Amino acid sequence: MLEKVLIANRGEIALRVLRACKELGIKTVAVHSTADRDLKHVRLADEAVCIGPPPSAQSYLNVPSIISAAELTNADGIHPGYGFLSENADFAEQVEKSGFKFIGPTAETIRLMGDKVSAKQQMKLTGVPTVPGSEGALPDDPDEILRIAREIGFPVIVKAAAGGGGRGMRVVHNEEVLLSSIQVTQSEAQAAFGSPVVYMEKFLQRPRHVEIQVLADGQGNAVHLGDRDCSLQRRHQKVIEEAPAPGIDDALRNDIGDACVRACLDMNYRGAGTFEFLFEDNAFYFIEMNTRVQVEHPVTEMISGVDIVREQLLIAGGAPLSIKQEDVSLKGHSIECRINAEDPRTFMPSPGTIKTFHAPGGHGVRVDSHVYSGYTVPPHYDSLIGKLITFADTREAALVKMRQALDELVVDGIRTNAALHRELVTDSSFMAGGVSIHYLESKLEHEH
Ligand code: MV4
Repeated sequence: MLEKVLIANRGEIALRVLRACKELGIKTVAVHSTADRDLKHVRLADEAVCIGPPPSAQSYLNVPSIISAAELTNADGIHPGYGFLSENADFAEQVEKSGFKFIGPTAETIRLMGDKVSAKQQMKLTGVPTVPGSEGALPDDPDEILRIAREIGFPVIVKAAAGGGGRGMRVVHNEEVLLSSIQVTQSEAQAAFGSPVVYMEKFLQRPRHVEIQVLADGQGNAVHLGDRDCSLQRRHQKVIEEAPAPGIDDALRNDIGDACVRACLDMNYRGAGTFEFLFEDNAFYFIEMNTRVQVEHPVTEMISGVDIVREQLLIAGGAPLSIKQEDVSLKGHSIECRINAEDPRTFMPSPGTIKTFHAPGGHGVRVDSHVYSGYTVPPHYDSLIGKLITFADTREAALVKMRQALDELVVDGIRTNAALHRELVTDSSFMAGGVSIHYLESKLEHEH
């Protein structure tokens, strides 16, 4: 069992990790930049260490500072949260080489999944369905490339192996621009990620984004906790997520979940993880795996009753997974609205001091947020100030609770996207369920 965990993150997820540690009797170390002295989890932590100036590169991404803080405080584990260093294999490696437990998979697994070409190959090995495409990285030979593209059929999408999350990809609609598009993507990939390797897939035109949550102990045990629909997004930033994904039948959900579990066992996966799929015409196609806890993990917690962060801590402490697949039962429906400090028109970050904050509450309402009246949202980090999560027997009832929660929410002094959420939870297409990844952007285009 871990005794003291250093939380290498900030904001709501740092508070989420701190709460899970406290419940398990694990001591906590907060590390923070000079801009973050007033964060809620910094005040609640057993110890706090300032690790650098406001820019992330000098604080939350500063590996020597973070490892020094762990040494100074005698922590035995480091939780990376999401973003920042959470999927940095070199960081995981350094953490473990310095004698600390990295609360996540091994550096080797992070590296394998970080390379989207090797991740996809790993999935094919175990029979997780992938998007039809090139067998691994694209070759140099133009004739060979053309042959692959013709076999897949246009439109195709060219993606950087080192990319992911929407960075380093390009849709190609015909042969005429194929080779030049590949070259541009390669140059961009080289500049952005230091690797020019690209691969090709069939471009799915109107898919949904559906992902599967897994937990594995690296000791031969793994479970899935069902799916989440994260299709409502703008510029690759998710806005609303929900579990389960509407309109997907349990047999299909269990089949894809079981395939993910087999993949975990095959690669001896350890920790929490998410298999991302595109879902179109009632079929799943793997695109990427995330090796961290995700922003939207609460919706899965609500329908499964499993505390994902608690499980991460127990797994990292060396405990075998306490849950078996037959113990997992998914019940009800949960929806999450991400509340951002941003301009409602331009979507630009809108930092500043929150004069008044009132959180909603009541039965089936959960608020994961670090903010409070008088808190100043700094300009240096992402604009997420909290997540409203509702849970009820049915999707309709969870939506009713979300409308009420949004009505109760007060964030005065800064601009937020609360009005957008109020609009979305009464949008007839969203209410019907199963909108595609393009729905929100096209709605915004038509209405503004
Ligand atoms: C795709 C795709 C269509 N076809 N791949 C974007 C983020 C990265 N995770 C993968 N992405 C996509 N890959 C094929 N073969 C469309 C997207 C995509 C997308 C995916 C999930 C959520 C939002 C998205 C928004 C635009 C494009």
